[in-house]
Amino acid sequence: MSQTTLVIADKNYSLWPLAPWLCMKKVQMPFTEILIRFGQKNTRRRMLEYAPTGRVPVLIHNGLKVWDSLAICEFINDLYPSENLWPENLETRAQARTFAAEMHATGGAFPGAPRHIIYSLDTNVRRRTDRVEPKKHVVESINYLINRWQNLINTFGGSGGFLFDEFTVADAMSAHLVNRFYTYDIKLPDDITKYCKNMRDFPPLAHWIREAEAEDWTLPSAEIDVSKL
Ligand SMILES: N[C@@H](CCC(=O)N[C@@H](CS)C(=O)NCC(=O)O)C(=O)O
Repeated sequence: MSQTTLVIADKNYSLWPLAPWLCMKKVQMPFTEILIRFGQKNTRRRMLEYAPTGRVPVLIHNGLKVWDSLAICEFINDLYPSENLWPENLETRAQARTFAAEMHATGGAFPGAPRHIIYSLDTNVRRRTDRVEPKKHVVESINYLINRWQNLINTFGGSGGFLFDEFTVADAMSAHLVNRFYTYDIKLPDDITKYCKNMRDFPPLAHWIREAEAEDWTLPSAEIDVSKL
């Protein structure tokens, strides 16, 4: 029997482990989890035990190590080709991959890379603030993302309620953004509110959210003062 471990960090505060975790739950891949808490004296040392980047997620599958969220999603797709973690149609799949890569390239040069959202609205799954009105450059990123989601839903969506009708890696890479919009009560158009709700009702994401809410510790550096945003 194969042995699979996913190394992650706090569910409430971490960003990148979420996408592969969702894909693994979606395909019902059995795995054990190692959770390394952020902000501890040994956090970096422990993460370095699993990958030279000193970052999570890291997948260990029968001794093979894969790190980086998108690479893990691709590997899960390779292991479970019939689960359609990417759309079947070649051109549609290229669009899904373009979007997922764009979401992943936070530090990159893409105008739409959601770095302003990530750097301004910290991941904090269980927190609920009053409506935050972010700064102009963050609003521009949010609007760009909303526009991208709308275009994908209008072109490829269907009754399934996801960007490409059924859940794909493109949704997995969007999930942390969906959660941030809930945390900070960001004003969204109706169609995108519907997409976000569908995502949060998706059983694997609902599962992650429950577990994030159950974590009984806080990371003070991630509890940002929203009045300063
Ligand atoms: N490009 C990597 C980024 C991984 C990453 O930055 N992970 C964060 C957690 S969300 C991390 O491990 N940070 C280490 C730390 O803050 O100590 C990926 O997509 O997996």
